[in-house]
Amino acid sequence: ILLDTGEKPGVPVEELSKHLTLKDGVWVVINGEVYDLSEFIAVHPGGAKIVLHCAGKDASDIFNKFHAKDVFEKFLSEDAHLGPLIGEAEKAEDITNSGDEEERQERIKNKPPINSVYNISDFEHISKEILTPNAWAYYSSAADDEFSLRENHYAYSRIFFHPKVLTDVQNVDISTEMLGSKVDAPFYCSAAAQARLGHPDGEISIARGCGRENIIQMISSSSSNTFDEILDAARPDQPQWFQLYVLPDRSFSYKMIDKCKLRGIKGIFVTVDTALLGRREKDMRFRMFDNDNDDLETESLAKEKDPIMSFKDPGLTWDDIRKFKQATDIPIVIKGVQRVDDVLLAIENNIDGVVLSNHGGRQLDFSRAPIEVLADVNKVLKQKNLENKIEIYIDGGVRRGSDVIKALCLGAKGVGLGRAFLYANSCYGEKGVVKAIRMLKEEMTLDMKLLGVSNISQLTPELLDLRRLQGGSHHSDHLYNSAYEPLTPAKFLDE
Ligand code: 173
Repeated sequence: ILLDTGEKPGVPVEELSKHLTLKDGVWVVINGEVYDLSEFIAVHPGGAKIVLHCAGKDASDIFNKFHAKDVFEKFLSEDAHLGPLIGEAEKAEDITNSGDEEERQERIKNKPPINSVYNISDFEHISKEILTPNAWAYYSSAADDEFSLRENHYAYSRIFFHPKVLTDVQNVDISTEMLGSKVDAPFYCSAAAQARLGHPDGEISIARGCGRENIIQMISSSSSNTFDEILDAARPDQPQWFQLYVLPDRSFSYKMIDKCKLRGIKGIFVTVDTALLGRREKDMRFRMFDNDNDDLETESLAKEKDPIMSFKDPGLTWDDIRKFKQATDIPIVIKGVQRVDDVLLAIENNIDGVVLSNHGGRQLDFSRAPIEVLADVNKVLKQKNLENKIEIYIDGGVRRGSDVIKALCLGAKGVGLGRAFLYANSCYGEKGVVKAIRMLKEEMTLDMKLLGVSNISQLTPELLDLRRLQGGSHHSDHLYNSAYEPLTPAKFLDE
């Protein structure tokens, strides 16, 4: 099920037990196969400590808890696969559980009924209470001091409306088209890694929920169900997109592009804001990084092997994007654009779309809120008469139907929500996903009626008061603040 095991001789368990350190090589057994993770350990997004902990042992249970069966196919070179294990290896102890599980189960039993959920922030608040500490830390964290994370949301609250009256809004239609696919709403479920951390149905229930409401799901390169499982969960004509992480070995990328073609994917979103993963301190503090000892050297384990090595490829350039474009007739969109110049370059390169995004505040802290960048982009594209040359998408900080409307008024074709769907799915699985979509659709429909417009094409910048957007102040958002998990300082041993 992992890599082709055909030619590889077996690895005796005695041999395995000689490879327990970075010096001797870090060998791990996963689902009966032995892998040399000595190189990969430095870039394992879940940290080096857990991989080292599993050295010489059978890590299947821990691996399967976090990863899809096709993860090595997507990310690990064939050389790292050493062959089937001969004999039986000791099982690695699962050290990824933390927190009081009994207490958590009790909270899950008492979680609010789904009909008492009134908005997207409710899902976030409930998730904070019922997720494992690991999952909550991973999902909620963002880069450094999380200024971009909060700003992504707050920037929307600096835009007010200029509604029209007496326009006959009996029938409001929020359906639209994105990259050629007809959908029931102009928002989509954006890619986010590891949905199974929050709910056993993982990305499957997200696919089903999106299918029921006819909105698009962007499948993550780092999903916790396999690519095929997620596609199989969709309805026959359900449009789905794929988010592509580009590794130094481009053969992985082209293999995935071929797979996308084979499975009828309607758009490939190449993530371009992750030369390296951002520094997510909430995640580092709460998860299983090496923060429990006084040895200065272990702390930098992941970086000391090769400080510029990355899980993704820092060498990615426009040239790669042009080659991807040539390699397929599936629309190519670049995800993570943060300045007007780069939108113009994307147009010059005949790219089908861009996502204005700072990766949910998880990459460069103090990158601007995408809605602010969108306002700049819209102005320049209009001046240059380039508005119809490219589809503009946006994500980050979206919580309300009114946020979606604001982005559409500024020229966005579609609006992505990432964490919102992870949280909805974590709390209630497929039902939660459907509820999230319905709430956003209802909010959008109601707000458009109150705004005096009856379809998407009538959403224009004239409906917005943008005077406060750049550099203005905003009021505090109590609902957002109560679900937001603040950063905490270093802990004393007896705390
Ligand atoms: O934001 C992320 O956490 C992210 O993009 C990612 C994806 C895969 C593995 C690790 C991180």
